[in-house]
Amino acid sequence: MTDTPPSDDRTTDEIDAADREPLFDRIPRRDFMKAGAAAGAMGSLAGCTSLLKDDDDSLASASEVGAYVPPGEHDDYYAFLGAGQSGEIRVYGVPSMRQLMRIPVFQTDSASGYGYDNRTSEMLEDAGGYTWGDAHHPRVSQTDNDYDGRWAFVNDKANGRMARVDLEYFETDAIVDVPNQQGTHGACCLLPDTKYVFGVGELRVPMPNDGRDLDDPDAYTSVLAAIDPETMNVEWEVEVDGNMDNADSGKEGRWFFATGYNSESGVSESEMSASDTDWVKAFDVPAIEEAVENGEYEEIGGVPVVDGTRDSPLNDGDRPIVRYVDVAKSPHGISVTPDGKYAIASGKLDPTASVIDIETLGEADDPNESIVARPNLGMGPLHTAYDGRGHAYTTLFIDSEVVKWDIEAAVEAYPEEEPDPDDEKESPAVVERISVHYNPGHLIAAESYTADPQGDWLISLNKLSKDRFLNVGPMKPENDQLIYIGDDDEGMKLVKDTPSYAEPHDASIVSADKINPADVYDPADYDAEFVGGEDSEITREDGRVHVRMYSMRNEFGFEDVTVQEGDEVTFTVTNIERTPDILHSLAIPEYDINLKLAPQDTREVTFTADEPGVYWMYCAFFCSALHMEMRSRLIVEPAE
Ligand code: CUK
Ligand code: CUA
Repeated sequence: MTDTPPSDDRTTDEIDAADREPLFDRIPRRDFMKAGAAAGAMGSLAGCTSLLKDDDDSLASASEVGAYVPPGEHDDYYAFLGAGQSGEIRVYGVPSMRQLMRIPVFQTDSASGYGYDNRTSEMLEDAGGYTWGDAHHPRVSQTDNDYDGRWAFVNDKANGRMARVDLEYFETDAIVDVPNQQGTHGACCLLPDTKYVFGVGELRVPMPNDGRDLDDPDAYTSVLAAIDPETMNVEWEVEVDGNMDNADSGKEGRWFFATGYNSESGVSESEMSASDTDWVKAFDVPAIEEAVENGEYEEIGGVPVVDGTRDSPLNDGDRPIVRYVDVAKSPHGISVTPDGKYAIASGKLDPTASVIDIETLGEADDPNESIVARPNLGMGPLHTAYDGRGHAYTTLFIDSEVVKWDIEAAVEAYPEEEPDPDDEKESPAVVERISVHYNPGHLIAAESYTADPQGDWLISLNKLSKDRFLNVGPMKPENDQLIYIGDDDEGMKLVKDTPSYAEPHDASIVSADKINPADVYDPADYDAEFVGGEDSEITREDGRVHVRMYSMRNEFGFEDVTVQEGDEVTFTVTNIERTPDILHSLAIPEYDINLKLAPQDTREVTFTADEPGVYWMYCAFFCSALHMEMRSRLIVEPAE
């Protein structure tokens, strides 16, 4: 962001200040001074833990605003957080912010045995065999613009994948490696009814990326991928100009929006941010489907790819498949208002948000006529959430604030002509601001992505915690802050800091009554063969041994299993118990095996018994007073 070479001894505040410089001519001077003064004050208080005093009226105690959830009581909401480069989805209860579960998606996980049994390791292998992922945008499926509790989808920004989590069992049940996409960034279901899950390709690469056009960046493209939520098959893709970034769906089944930077088609930072404008791309989904039906595509990587670049003949007529709306430089987040009227794109390198009127977009000849507001919000606007009462809440990355503003007031205040770039005023639509700690990325309000947000809780997912927690070494936790937004008169109240492990991006907050997880597995829901209490058996054939056995408190189906060195051994193990919360596992030391066995679940693992010896197979979940005794011997006899 800066031409000054970074020196090794700058403080974070100095780096923040340097980050502002290239934005200086684009932001109101008054805001800059204010932000600068705040940064200075912060520096002088470094090490002081009481930046927020008790009399700070932006603070509220948990009990004052109903955020206290006593021990043993349940939360009102599930929050599903895309845990970034940890590769997983995390589940919090809201408003307690208690971490309830972690759902491994793109990484293996030793506690849950994810990636260790045949089913999940084959799924990860088929999806490219990567061992990590960057999970950003968990979006829960909807029917009629409301959560239906079936699935959560999440993208892998690193390796171009989309995963599906089954919300009956809270486990990943499908991952697709999206062809022609190097980084799948934005992710969202097509609303109202989750007809597709869209994966938004961020990085432009040669098409296909097979060694052609290596140093011809003009030939690189990025694609939008439409994935069938039931089959996880990529149905079609659309090629566009410029990078894409974040995305959201209209509420009516027609429009899908993606922000994008790099309309310049550059490869360096300065090339990518040269132009003062970039695009929001508005995909007209039925028009694209029609093009696919009419065979107007090229098959690349096994997928029909429709040409949605600006020069495409498909963008020529009166029903273009992709409309390119000019917005201020390098927009980042985009989200559609609950009433489906507007798509709001946040400026990132520009202090404004661009408000697109969706109905106008469908009617006007010039898509730029659909811009109906550009409120000046502050420095580094990234993402916007809604309370259902007409307010938008936008994170300001550089200012470390959440700003609340009135959407219709911004539309009313918008000048007929272009806004004056020297206009120093913050938008009159701004209602209030609250400081967050520090540098927020996404924020999410309860059910903000539906037609009917709840309007009580908001979580600001902050990238830095600096000195807010006990020092745990150079890698600090992130800070997920709970903010009460339920009282417009009293204003926003900061209620809780929640340290979290790197690095939550987007989240979805869903009313608890819309999610119905199972307590025990239903064997009809999986392929592996259920091994009942009477069914334990060992079969041998040509160096292959298949051990079928049950598990229960406090035993496995066999006390000893004897195989020959070099045998290919398959264990099929069922937990035959029906008691909720009683899990067993089959851990085999030195063979790197741990199968988690929830009640009525069956898991399989296949390995080669290549080391002679005695191996105590044991249960790794502390399941009863005799848990330590729940073990059997695997005896591997040396080959003759
Ligand atoms: S991106 Cu991470 S802070 Cu993937 Cu939605 Cu904006
Ligand atoms: Cu079963 Cu411990």
